[in-house]
Amino acid sequence: MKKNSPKILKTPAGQPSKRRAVRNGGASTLQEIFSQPETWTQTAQRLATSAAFPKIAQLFSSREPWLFVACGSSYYLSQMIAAQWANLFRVSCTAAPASEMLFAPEETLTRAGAKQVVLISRSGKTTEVLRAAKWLAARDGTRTLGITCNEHSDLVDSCTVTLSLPWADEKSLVMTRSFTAILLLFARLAADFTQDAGLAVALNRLPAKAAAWLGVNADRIRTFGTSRTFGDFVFLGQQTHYWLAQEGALKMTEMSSSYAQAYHTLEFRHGPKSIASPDTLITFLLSDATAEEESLLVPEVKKLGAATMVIGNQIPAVARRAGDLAVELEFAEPEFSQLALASIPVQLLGLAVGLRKGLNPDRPKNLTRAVVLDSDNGSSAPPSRKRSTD
Ligand code: F1P
Repeated sequence: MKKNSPKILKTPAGQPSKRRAVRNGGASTLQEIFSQPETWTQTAQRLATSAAFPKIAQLFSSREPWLFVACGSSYYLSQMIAAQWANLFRVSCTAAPASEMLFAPEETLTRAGAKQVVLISRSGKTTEVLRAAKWLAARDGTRTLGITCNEHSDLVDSCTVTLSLPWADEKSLVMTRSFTAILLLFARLAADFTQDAGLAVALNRLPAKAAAWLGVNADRIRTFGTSRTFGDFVFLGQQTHYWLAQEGALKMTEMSSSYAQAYHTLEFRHGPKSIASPDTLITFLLSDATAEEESLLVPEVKKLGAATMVIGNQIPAVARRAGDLAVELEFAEPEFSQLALASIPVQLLGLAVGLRKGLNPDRPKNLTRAVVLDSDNGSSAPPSRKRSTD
């Protein structure tokens, strides 16, 4: 496969950043974003010989409800998988932040109606996820699947089956290739569960397509992200793409210390649009099923002065005309197989904006790779939530 060599992102000539750029700032993140097609190929190869992967289909069922538990990007990733699986399997698939699981474990499980729980943690060290896993391990009748990039995670001891993808881990603090590799892992699992040969073929083709796509589009997004200064960022999407919008907002906040919000696209008219101004960049993440309706909002916010970036499979003409930047994925394959690729534009945008602000997106302010809480209050028993008066 042709490799794309990442070009170092620079503030465009004639538009110096107010702050001096950090030397080599964002270099790891950029390399990791570009390494995604290769990481996906490796993921497919490793899963084909993995001892744990076939166990999943033996021990878990696509006919029973699923609950996903995670924090941060892993939580938004969980929501994306749950939305796709619910659609494909026609069973309840929901996701909860690990903190909710700990504050109200029985309530969370009952509401999800699930006896099979997936715990996702790139680092395998996030205290809330590990505590949730321990609590579930002590409970009869619940099977757990742990997904991590850390082979030595404590999840291995707590979960019924644990699958680790160390090759997808990042040096950078922010999740990029681990996010998309795990997304693809679950797309492959879905193809196995449903015996969907078409989905499997589309997944096999994805790395080569993504490499070509990066070659054409990465620089366009870089130029766009570094060409103007914005005060506010909004990410919009419907259905599964709503959760991708949440992840886009988190990427923007993490990599560029910017204020970013996410909404369902059509919810934007119901109040949030009061933020739209020349100081706002609004990114549309169009879903195949709702692209026509969502596109009508692009000229509306354009009239309010906002800048717009539109990302979609085939972008309707109305959005292409009104959008400041249109980024097409141009896939004929099922949407589930493209979601990993659809996740890349928001990674590139967050990185470009962070660099324009003179920051180092590899090392976001105030953050650590995993949120590890004080062990003094680290009993595996979850704190019980005080009952409100409802
Ligand atoms: C989850 C996470 C990251 C985030 C952060 C802290 O980690 O919330 O998404 O970027 O800096 O941790 P993990 O449980 O998936 O390792």
